[in-house]
Amino acid sequence: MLSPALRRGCAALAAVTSLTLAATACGGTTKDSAKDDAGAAQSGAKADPGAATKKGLTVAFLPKQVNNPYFTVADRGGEKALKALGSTYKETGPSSATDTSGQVSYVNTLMQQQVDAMAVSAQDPGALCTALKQAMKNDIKVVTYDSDTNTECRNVFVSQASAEAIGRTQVQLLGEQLGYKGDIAILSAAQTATNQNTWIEFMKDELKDPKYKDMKLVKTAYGNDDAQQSFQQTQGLLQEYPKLAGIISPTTVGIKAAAQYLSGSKYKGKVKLTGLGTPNDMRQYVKNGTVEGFELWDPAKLGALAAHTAVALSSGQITGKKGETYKAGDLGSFTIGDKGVVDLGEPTVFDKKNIDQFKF
Ligand code: RAM
Repeated sequence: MLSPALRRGCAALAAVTSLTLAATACGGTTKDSAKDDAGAAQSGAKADPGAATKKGLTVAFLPKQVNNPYFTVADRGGEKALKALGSTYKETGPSSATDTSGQVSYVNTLMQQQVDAMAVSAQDPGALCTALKQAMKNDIKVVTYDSDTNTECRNVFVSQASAEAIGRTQVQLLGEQLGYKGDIAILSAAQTATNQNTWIEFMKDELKDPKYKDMKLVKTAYGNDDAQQSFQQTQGLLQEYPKLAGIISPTTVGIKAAAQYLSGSKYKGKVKLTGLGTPNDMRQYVKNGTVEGFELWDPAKLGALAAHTAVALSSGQITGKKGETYKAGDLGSFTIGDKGVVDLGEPTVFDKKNIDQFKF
C-alpha cells in the first residue's frame, strides 16, 4: 500500500481544479501481493523490446459482463486494435456481473481453445486465480483490464487511471457540489468487484480529511451492475435516509440508474449525484439538472491498450516486469509500473460545458 504521505501527494496532484485530472504515478486498481513483478515472476523470461510484433494471434476478451454498454465500447476498442495488428479478436463472458463461477468456466474454455492471450476484467479477485495461473502455465498470456485479480494471477493489469485519483476525485467532486456538508452514500456494483472496492477504500480515506468533517458516509449499497437492482437500491437509500444529501456511484450502470430514479423524483437537483458514467448515458441527466458533473476515461482506449499489451506480451516485447516499455499504436508508448500495472491515463470530468464533445 502507499504511505499516507504519498497518498496525500497523489491526491494533491489529482485535485479537481481543471476538467482533466492530473495523472499520478500512484498505482492502479490492483490487489496487493508479495510479488512485485507478476509477469516476470511467472515466466522468468527476458523481454526483447526489439522483437517483431506477432501477427495471426487470437486474443479473447472476457469482460465482467458482456451486455454492459461500457464493456461493449471497451471490447470494440480491443477488436479494432487487434484487427490493425493483424490478429484475431473474440469476446466471451457472463451476462451477470455476479457470476464469478461463470467467469472461471469461461477462462477454462478459452484455455482449452488455446487462445494466445486473454484480457479479463475480474468480477472477483480471488475466484479466477487458479484458472488464470493454469492458463499462464499453458503459455497463454493473461492481461487484466478494468478490474484486476491478484498480481500473481496475471501478467499485466491495464488500469483505466490511477485508482487513487479515481477514488479521491469522486469525493472531491461531491464535496464541491454539496458545499462539504451532508450525509452521503455510495452505490457500488458487485460486492466483490476489485476496481470498485479499491476506489471505495480511497474514497473513505479522502473523507478523513478535515475539510469533509461535515460529510458522513452513511451506507454503501450494491446494485450489482444491474439496472433494476441499482434503481431499487437508490430508492431504498432515499427511503432509509430521507435527508441524504449526495450519492457517489462508481459504476456506469449504477450512476445511470440512480440518475434515472432521481430525475423522476422529488429529489431531482436536490440530492447530488456523481461517480463514473459514460457521457452518452448521462447527457440527458446533465442537461435536465439531475447531475452536475461526473467522470470517466475512454473505455475504447482501455480496450485498445489491453489488446496492444496482450500482443506485446505474446510477441515477447514485454514480460510484465516494472520498467519495460512498449508501443501501443496511436495511444503511444507505455511503461509497466509497480506490481505489473500500466495506467491508461487521466480520467475526464464531464459537465454541461463539455459533455457534448464526447460521444461514447
Ligand atoms: C461498470 C463496471 C466497470 C467499471 C465502470 C466504471 O461498467 O463496473 O467495471 O469500470 O462501471
